[in-house]
Amino acid sequence: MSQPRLNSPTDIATCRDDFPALHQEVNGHALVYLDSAASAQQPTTVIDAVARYQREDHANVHRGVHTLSHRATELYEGARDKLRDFVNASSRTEIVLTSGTTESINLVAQSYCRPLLQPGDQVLITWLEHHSNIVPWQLVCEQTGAELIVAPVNDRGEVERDQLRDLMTERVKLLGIGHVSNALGTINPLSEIIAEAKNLGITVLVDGAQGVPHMTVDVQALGCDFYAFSGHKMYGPTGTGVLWGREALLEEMPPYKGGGDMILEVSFDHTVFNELPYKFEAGTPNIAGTIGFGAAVDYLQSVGLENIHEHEKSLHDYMVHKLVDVDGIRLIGTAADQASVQSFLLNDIHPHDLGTILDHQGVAVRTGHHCAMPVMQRFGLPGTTRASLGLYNSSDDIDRLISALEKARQVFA
Ligand code: C6P
Repeated sequence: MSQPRLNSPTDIATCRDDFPALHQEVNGHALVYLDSAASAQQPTTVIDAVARYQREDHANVHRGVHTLSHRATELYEGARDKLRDFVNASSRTEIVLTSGTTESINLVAQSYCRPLLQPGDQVLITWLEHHSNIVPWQLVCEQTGAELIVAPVNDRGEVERDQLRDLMTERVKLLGIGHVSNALGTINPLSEIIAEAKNLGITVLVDGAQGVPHMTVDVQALGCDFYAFSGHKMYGPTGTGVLWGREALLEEMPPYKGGGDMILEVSFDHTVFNELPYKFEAGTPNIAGTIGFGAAVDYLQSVGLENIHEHEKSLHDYMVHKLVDVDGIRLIGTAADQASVQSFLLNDIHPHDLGTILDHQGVAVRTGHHCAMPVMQRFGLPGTTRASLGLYNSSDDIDRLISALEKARQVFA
């Protein structure tokens, strides 16, 4: 099979140079980073944007009349504008800046669902979900007496569409569904599923943590109501994220947290809340991180999401093609449409042991349940080894993974 190349004016070799962390040795070997689904490495432009703010512009946002505060506010709000463009939100007021996907989903559970749900109502999710798209719904169901119901997946790791459809009844008040499964790489056919849900009047939240780094996302075209994502999976800093929500829904929702910045006026009797999106952004935010998040959006757009998608897709095909030739490999997650994640087992080697042997050879992968225990249980497994790709990976990285796996096989023979 031919070696995949980045089909863009920006060559893969150039991209790799943008990421300083990739140019190091780990355990005496050149690092091969195959854990971008957990946290992607950051390009110099992101690191520099954060450092520049810390060095020259550090001040609080929305509060000061002085120059540094103005500069900080401009950079911070500039990141919001970039994020608005990035997902094609109809307004910047729809971009709520959060600490990540987890906080975004909890915000919807507590602020949208908690006042709405009653005993007898249901929240619908799928077996593929990350714990962040399970536990917030469990909590709100316990608080309200509503019920959490779950659509099954088949042996390839695809949602059973007929059963999902059957579960969509008038009792369901919200569907929470991942764009891409972090454990199996399955890409859900979101447009069709969302259309079916919306026809029945069901509100849809998409967990986009593993979607936005790998493909163009247009929230208006998707037709969902909420889309949640994290900065650190798209080459930005940790502790940053977005909840995109339809303005009409966000307007009706009560604040999630109280504190500074989310108010217009406070007395001991009464508080007037700030307008969108600030109503949901209490307290001093992660200013440096969000500025870096904006720089990550610039970086992604300079490479081009279409190019990234194509590159990662051909690299994923190459990885699967090579993995199936390794004696004793069992792929977990073989959906027809998969993004840049591949879970697998090697003979009966425990994933943690395998991950450790790979690390000894400089190959970084994630092992375990990937914060998606139910889907692991669906496959009767405590966990897997997962290799996940970023735009900076190459076929050489896959070749290194394969030879490290061959070595592990010999060690455990
Ligand atoms: N998945 C992984 O290794 P936070 O932690 O809030 O940035 O993202 C949570 C989250 C939510 N949904 C999906 C689909 C995810 O993949 C993640 C994070 C990482 O797969 C860490 S568990």
